[in-house]
Amino acid sequence: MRPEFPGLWKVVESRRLLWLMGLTFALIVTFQYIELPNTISSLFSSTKLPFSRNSSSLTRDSQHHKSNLAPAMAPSYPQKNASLVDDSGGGGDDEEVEVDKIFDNNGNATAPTVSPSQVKENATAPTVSPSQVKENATAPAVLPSQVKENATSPAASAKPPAALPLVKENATATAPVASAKSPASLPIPNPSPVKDNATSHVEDKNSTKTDVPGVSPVVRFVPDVKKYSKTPDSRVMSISEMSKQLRRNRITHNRLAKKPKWVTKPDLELLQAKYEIENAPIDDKDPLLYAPLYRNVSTFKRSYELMEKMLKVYVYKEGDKPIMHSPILRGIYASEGWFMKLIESNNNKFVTKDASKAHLFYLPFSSRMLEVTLYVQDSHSHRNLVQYLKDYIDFISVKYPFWNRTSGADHFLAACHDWAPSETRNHFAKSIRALCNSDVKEGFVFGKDTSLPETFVRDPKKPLSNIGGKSASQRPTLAFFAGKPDHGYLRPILLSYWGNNKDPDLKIFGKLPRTKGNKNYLQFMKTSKYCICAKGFEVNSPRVVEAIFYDCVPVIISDNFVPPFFEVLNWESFALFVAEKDIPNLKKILMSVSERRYRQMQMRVKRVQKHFLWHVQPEKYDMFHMILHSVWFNRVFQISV
Ligand SMILES: *[C@@H]1O[C@H](CO)[C@@H](O)[C@H](O)[C@H]1NC(C)=O
Ligand SMILES: *[C@@H]1O[C@H](CO)[C@@H](O)[C@H](O)[C@H]1NC(C)=O
Ligand SMILES: *[C@@H]1O[C@H](CO)[C@@H](O)[C@H](O)[C@H]1NC(C)=O
Ligand SMILES: *[C@@H]1O[C@H](CO)[C@@H](O)[C@H](O)[C@H]1NC(C)=O
Ligand SMILES: *[C@@H]1O[C@H](CO)[C@@H](O)[C@H](O)[C@H]1NC(C)=O
Ligand SMILES: *[C@@H]1O[C@H](CO)[C@@H](O)[C@H](O)[C@H]1NC(C)=O
Ligand SMILES: *[C@@H]1O[C@H](CO)[C@@H](O)[C@H](O)[C@H]1NC(C)=O
Ligand SMILES: *[C@@H]1O[C@H](CO)[C@@H](O)[C@H](O)[C@H]1NC(C)=O
Ligand SMILES: *[C@@H]1O[C@H](CO)[C@@H](O)[C@H](O)[C@H]1NC(C)=O
Ligand SMILES: *[C@@H]1O[C@H](CO)[C@@H](O)[C@H](O)[C@H]1NC(C)=O
Ligand SMILES: *[C@H]1O[C@H](CO)[C@@H](O)[C@H](O)[C@H]1NC(C)=O
Repeated sequence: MRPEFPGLWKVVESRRLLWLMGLTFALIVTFQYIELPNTISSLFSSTKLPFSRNSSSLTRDSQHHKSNLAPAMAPSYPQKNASLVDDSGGGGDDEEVEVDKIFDNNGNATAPTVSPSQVKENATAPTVSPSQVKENATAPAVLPSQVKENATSPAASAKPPAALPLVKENATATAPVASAKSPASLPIPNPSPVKDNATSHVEDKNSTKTDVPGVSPVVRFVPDVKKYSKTPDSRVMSISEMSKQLRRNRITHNRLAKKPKWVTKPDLELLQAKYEIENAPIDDKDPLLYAPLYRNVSTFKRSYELMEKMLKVYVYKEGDKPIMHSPILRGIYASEGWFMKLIESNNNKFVTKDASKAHLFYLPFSSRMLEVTLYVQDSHSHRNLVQYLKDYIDFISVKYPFWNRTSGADHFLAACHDWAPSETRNHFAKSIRALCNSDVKEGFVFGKDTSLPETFVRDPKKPLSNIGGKSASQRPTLAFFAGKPDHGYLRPILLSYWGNNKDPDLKIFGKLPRTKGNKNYLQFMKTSKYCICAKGFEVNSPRVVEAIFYDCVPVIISDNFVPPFFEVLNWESFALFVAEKDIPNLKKILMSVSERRYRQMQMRVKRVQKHFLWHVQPEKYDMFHMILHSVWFNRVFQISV
């Protein structure tokens, strides 16, 4: 595509250089702002492009970037365990900048980051320090494709690269997220001529895009304006209502389910499994499965056994790194990465290469890498991310018959990023989605979708380090919370009632001062009776699993959050759910739990813990198996032939 315009290309290159400088500068500023000195030095170190591209598939013109980036300029984060800013962090500040290492399949670090592809295509660099780029709106028009066309007719440049399957959608269809949910954040201030048809690729060309009012300057990890406007929702679904909804959906789904276009042997096997699970022998004496933890331990046990005996998963090989097949094992989005890593490992007994034997089809993408790679800073638009996923689906649905057979109902994904629910809502409407952000209000479908635990992995080599905590009698602190106060509407409320040591029994903090190894944070988790898991911007929080990890009874304050493995676990037997509106009564509620009941819950937390642990080699009933089980369980109960 490129070589025809060598002269132009030079210009483009130098412009790009400028642009990159701007980008780099902006990044540095950003990092400085968030006080991440470590990372800055790494910005300039050597570059290793992450892409092992195979042009056969979806990536748009990545090839050419590969070779063209001046190494010195290409921002790259990999060095000090670093990657992009994570909306995370434990240590009482899970939303704090977290430095991750991003692993390639060999376990060594790669540098996804601001993906060249981003630079390339959507050259509409809004973020890049205005000062640099801003001058002449043409500067960012680095778009080679655009240039070609003489930059005068942006619409023309929208032509999909040949390699792309079906790019044809109109812009509105693909941008459900921003437009539907947050008018305020509407990404496209000026629809301009470009916007019409087939131009889904071209974002607004207005390089001088201004920030949306009210958004803080550092939007790297909170790019979606909707989050700022989120407010308490008056319609709250209690845990028992969720259970009711789950039962109801199981029934109605069976009545309404769309039949597959044709029936396969695995369908019949699933039907058989369903029958056996529904008629499971009563068995509540298994020493490994403490009955009170489960909705129905006999059902779970039978279902799990059948899964081990028969489940076969087909994993698509298609898709380019880094969005596909690049598991990230560290940080707060690690669960999607661990799941991917473990299921794609060579010896996974659930995986089959023979798709005709498969009960489930796994779509191996990382919602985290999707964001890192394609999100255009400050664009407040997920459109291109959604489009990427759609292109992928289009690609596999043309190449193979499987997707079309069930409209994706036997396909599943595991995605931990905040945006995953909206990114996958439309095109994966029939698929099973394991989501960390399992929010009833964000389109979570009981009986189909499942809640993926959000785990904060600090050391991927030792995912179990520091596990456990003091016994029930050696927990002097009644309740503990620490976390960035400005994340979401809820924490300020929590802090205003209970912060500042208002009550010495409740240790409710904003961000804890940084200490080596998060000592303070862990210490509190290990020595408090209750660990408060208050939502941030979204309903999910790594604290839920952290509490369990440190033998602390979780107190979940996050309306409409569907807790992990909800299909199977009886959460109210080992955790407390406090409605957001009851924050003023928090202490009263905690004090009303008898010592005996507390000890019982704490013991159960310890017993349920094994379901929330990662093992490099998966073990029976561990997190990997539980995620797979929930997907399996939902598929079994949705099967119709
Ligand atoms: C690219 O994909 C083709 C076909 O898939 C495959 O044969 C080839 O090995 C891949 N190349 C690389 C580098 O992956
Ligand atoms: C980076 O990783 C190294 C090795 O993993 C570790 O020793 C070091 O502490 C990490 N540094 C940071 C900042 O994480
Ligand atoms: C990555 O891992 C591979 C395999 O382990 C190793 O050979 C290679 O040297 C590592 N690369 C880097 C950069 O570490
Ligand atoms: C941008 O264009 C304007 C007008 O074209 C021109 O006056 C100005 O000098 C240019 N600025 C830069 C920076 O080019
Ligand atoms: C493209 O630019 C060339 C050179 O500028 C100009 O001569 C030509 O007219 C332009 N074409 C279009 C379409 O602009
Ligand atoms: C865009 O898609 C919507 C919905 O699909 C369709 O109704 C609309 O007509 C399309 N618009 C354009 C321009 O395609
Ligand atoms: C594109 O828009 C143009 C103008 O809008 C319209 O005439 C044309 O039909 C549209 N084409 C498509 C494909 O929409
Ligand atoms: C940018 O958008 C503004 C507002 O939309 C518009 O006025 C301006 O013309 C656009 N500029 C460019 C370059 O689009
Ligand atoms: C659990 O499920 C089994 C099998 O469906 C059923 O027989 C049993 O009554 C259920 N147990 C409880 C406690 O609901
Ligand atoms: C699946 O359906 C899509 C759209 O309907 C179609 O384009 C595609 O060819 C179908 N795939 C197969 C394998 O038939
Ligand atoms: C750029 O935007 C286009 C269109 O939005 C999108 O398809 C493409 O994926 C984006 N590319 C990048 C890198 O964002």
